[in-house]
Amino acid sequence: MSLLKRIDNPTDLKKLSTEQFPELCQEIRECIVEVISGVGGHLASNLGVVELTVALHYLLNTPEDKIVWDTSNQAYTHKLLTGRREQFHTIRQFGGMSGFCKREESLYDTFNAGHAGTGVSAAVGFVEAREQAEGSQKVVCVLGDGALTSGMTLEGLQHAGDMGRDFVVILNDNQMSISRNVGAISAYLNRTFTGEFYTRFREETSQLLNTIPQIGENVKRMAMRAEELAKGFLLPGLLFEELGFRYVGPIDGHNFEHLLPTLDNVLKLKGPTLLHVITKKGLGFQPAMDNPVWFHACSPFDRMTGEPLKKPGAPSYSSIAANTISRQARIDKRVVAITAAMCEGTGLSNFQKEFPDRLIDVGIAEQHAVTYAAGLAAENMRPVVCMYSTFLQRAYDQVVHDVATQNLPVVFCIDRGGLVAEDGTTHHGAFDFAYLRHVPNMVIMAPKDENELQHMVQTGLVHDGPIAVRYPRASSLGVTLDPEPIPLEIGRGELLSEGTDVAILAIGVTVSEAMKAAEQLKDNGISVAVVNARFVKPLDKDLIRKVAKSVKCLITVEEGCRTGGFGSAVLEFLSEEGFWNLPTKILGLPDWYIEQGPQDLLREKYGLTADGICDQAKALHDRISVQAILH
Ligand SMILES: Cc1ncc(C[n+]2csc(CCOP(=O)(O)OP(=O)(O)O)c2C)c(N)n1
Repeated sequence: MSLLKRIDNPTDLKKLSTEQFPELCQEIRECIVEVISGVGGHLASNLGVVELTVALHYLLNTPEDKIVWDTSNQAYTHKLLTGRREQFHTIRQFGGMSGFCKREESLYDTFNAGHAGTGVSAAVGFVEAREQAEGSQKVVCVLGDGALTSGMTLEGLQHAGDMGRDFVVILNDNQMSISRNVGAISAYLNRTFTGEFYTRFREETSQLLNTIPQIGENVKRMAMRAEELAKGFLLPGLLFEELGFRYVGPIDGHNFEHLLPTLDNVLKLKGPTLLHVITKKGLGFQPAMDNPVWFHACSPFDRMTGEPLKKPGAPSYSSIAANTISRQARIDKRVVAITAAMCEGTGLSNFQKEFPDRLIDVGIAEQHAVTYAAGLAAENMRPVVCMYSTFLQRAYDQVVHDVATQNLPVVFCIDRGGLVAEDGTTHHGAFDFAYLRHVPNMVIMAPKDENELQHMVQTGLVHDGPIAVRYPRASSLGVTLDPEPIPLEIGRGELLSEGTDVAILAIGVTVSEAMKAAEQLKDNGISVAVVNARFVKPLDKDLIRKVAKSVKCLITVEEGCRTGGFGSAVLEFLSEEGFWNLPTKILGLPDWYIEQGPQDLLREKYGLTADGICDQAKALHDRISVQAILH
């Protein structure tokens, strides 16, 4: 029987001899590669922490002892060892196991995550709760070097260091965020880890001393002291020790002979301790080691070759947006693009190649990215912040306080707006219309197709104030692109068809479904007006007023939360205008967290397909007709 199959919980792990661990790790890697090759997922990060996870569950007494996984995209081995081996094949699928930690899923999952940089803060909360309850359980946070670039992590570390309570942070340093990690702290870790800088310093110093004739012993001694001092400054420990942590490492995170005794000792230490572990992303699967960026969060692939199974389709919305930014960057030197560790995901790789000095990757630092853009805009630059909808949530105050109050021309290219599929609850871009709509000065757009997207991005690039264009995680629809992107008139929607019974006001990806629904309704003898709203803010009031006057009922459709979004904006306007007798309905996402699953399936479930829109429009129309007869 395989070793992995013998492990139903971490207690079973303790029954193995540590000599069996390498074999167990091999089986775990095979299992992860097999499942993820079929469903896609965070392969490379997970293959890098197999030994570390085994060592942690072996030495700790989980679930009493707590492991908090930062981001938790690297918790597959943890899931396999904590009673979820049999369900593992359902990971990231509708109704299946989450790709991240979920308290609802297991007692061993201490804290839900998906966004980076929350681990240390949450774990410090666990530590304080333990102290308040006079408990004795250990608390360990596993933190990636990418997540160390996040401001929140630094806030958490400096708090923990000051508190001085027993707490272990394991810095899992694979030198990669999704792409190669960036920033001064990363450079610092890297420099000291490889020792290049230190070695060079040492060599240069001794060469210099050798060139000075008759050098006295005192000078030599002084030089050695200076070297020791420099070493102290250069070793990563100093940074963490200044924050109040005891620093241990760096150690090889794949070698149990180092890992087990060091971790065992570290877990016994008093006070805040940081163990620096070096690991390799993708270890054990050559294609993932060769291309850790693609295998960070890959789609299904051939297990033997590592080749993606999905053939490249139409260009993505992300790439159309990025191409439009590049085009304008060629004309306007003030255009710079900013990413928070998501260069590939937001389609900016080509921009980076063409304008290496004008693509700024700030690391996992969304708050900084936005205020940094505000600073650039205040000095007459044209910054474009390309960010996933879900991650921009973290920079809400920066949008409000730093960009919008000063009416600064920052363009927000909000990628992954709406449903994102397998990453699920923490990653759907459900809230952006709602969290931006009430911000004064903000313009918010969403395109019905890629051609409109290029026009909207261009609109942003020449607009003199904060402006957001929000688009989905999707391949483009295949419509012909106009040769030039042309700025749109701000606040002007588009009447796609006239009608007298029902008006459907749609925005973004829902427009094409609304058009199909209108066809179906017409087949049922219902006359439908369809509006492509284009702007959530400012609304096209003239158009909405005109359409509202011509129909018996009105429906709004958006792939975003119903609460406070586009539909709410339309209803507020109708109420202000006195359309009190016009029956209305808002279609969108309900007031709960949307689960993981294919986009089409979720759209169907939440009534955002043509059929769903048609059914709900028809139901509203029929109700009015019945009421009209009764009166
Ligand atoms: C706030 C936030 N921004 C961006 C991301 C996207 N993201 C997911 S994992 C990741 C890299 C994390 O690197 P690291 O912390 O080193 O962990 P690793 O995957 O290398 O183990 C990024 C940028 C995120 N999850 N959360």
